[in-house]
Amino acid sequence: MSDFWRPAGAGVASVVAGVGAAELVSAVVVQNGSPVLTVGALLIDLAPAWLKEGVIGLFGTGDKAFLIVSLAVVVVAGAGFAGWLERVRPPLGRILIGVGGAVGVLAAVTRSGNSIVDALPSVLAAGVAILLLGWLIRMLRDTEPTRVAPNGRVTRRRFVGSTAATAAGGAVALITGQVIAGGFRAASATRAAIRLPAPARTAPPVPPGASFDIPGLSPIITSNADFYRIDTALQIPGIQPDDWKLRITGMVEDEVELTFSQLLALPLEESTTTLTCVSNEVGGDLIGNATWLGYPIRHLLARAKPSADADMVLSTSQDGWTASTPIEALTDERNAILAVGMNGRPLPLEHGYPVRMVVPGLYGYVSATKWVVSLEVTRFDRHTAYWTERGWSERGPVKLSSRIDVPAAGRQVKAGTVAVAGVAWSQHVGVSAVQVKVDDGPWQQATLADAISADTWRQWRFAWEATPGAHTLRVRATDANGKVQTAAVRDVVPDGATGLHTVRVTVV
Ligand SMILES: Nc1nc2c(c(=O)[nH]1)N[C@H]1C(S)=C(S)[C@@H](COP(=O)(O)O)O[C@H]1N2
Ligand SMILES: [Mo]
Repeated sequence: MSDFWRPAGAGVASVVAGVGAAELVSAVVVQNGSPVLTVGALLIDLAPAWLKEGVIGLFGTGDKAFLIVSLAVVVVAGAGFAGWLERVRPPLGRILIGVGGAVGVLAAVTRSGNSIVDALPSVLAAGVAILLLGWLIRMLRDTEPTRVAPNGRVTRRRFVGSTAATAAGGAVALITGQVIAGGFRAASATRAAIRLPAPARTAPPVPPGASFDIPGLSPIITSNADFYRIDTALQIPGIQPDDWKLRITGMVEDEVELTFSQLLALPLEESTTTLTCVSNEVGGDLIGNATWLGYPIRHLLARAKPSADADMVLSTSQDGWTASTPIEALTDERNAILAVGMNGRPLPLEHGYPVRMVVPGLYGYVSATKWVVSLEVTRFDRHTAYWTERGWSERGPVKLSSRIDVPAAGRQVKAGTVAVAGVAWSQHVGVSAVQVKVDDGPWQQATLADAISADTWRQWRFAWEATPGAHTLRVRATDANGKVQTAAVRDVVPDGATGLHTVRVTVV
């Protein structure tokens, strides 16, 4: 009997550990792509209608649970069989697990909207299970007596202990993965059901002249899907709006507490603001422009009545990240908001759902706290924030900058009139001119598209009479105060890069 059950147990333990590792990694890294659920989804798609109806008829709303349990039974039985097979005919057991992993890969890549990345958890599950099965079965073989070691080279106890530890480790990983992924899935589900209120004040419409129709030029509004994402969150917080609360504390006369429904009941305002990361290199793409829906932070701070001594607001996210924002940026007339909406949708989870800060004119690391839960009114000489503790500047106003989008660097273009175009920004100040320099020629005026506001980037274009050969294009912007963008090259640390975006193209 043990000739079957011991290797079968090793098979089950290895597969539990493989699946557990994959579920944990996919919950943390991909935030999705559970191999078990992916295979389950494939089965639902493949099942004939009569079977689906029969199962729904028998189990009603328990149909999904029935599917998962059936799948688990099949996987456990298959894993046990693979263990036995590996014992009697190595490496057939490991090959069988590989086939199981291939089914997971197939299930992942055939789901609509999935990419090759979604197949990685299945590959990981099979890989881990194959390694562990090889290890356990070798150990099992070593428990048998040989001429040199009449009692076997390892004890049965050690094999049983290793198998049990493998299974237990796998189970812990599996459960942890489910708990983590569960929070994310639950938050995604409530987000999908949220109806944002109509704004009490709509954003000034994007003027038709704000946008040139030039292929390759950044759209004037960045879609949520294309918006850059920067944060320290290995695991995106899955916050339920009903559990969300903002506290305003510190150097205030009256502490303020605000729930999500209270926030939505306030007169929300729409504004279009360009967000940028201090880590954006010259010419980089860590910048995006969205129409946000939110409530001005200055009104909430006014309720709290900050002390005149306070010069900073330390915002904290649900996962403990902090930003230090000069208090005047949150109390002056600019649109510093607690945002709940992004381009007409509730904030995407990765962009701070349910509530984040958006402050025009400051880099994200000192202002744009996602998943924000607290504002502490304080002083720069009393508190530091996440990035300022790591060598970045205490203050982070966005620097005047510009970028060439087309032609892309290294491109070949045809001689004749070539559209050179890009974006320029100087949040909360505004851009008044953009100039382009070809090789060692003079600076020439580019044409600016209409501005949405001083808080957003501005498109520009320049008609270049390109002659054959290798050429260098440079761009520089001038802000609304007449300040010209510096050519001095500085790194992103400690307060943002400077220098001119330069693109080399070949004209044929
Ligand atoms: N909670 C939290 N908020 C955060 C960060 C973070 O790491 N954690 N990163 C900040 C930085 S450095 C930037 S540039 C912006 C980026 O916002 P986005 O990911 O929505 O583009 O978020 C800011 N808010
Ligand atoms: Mo950033």
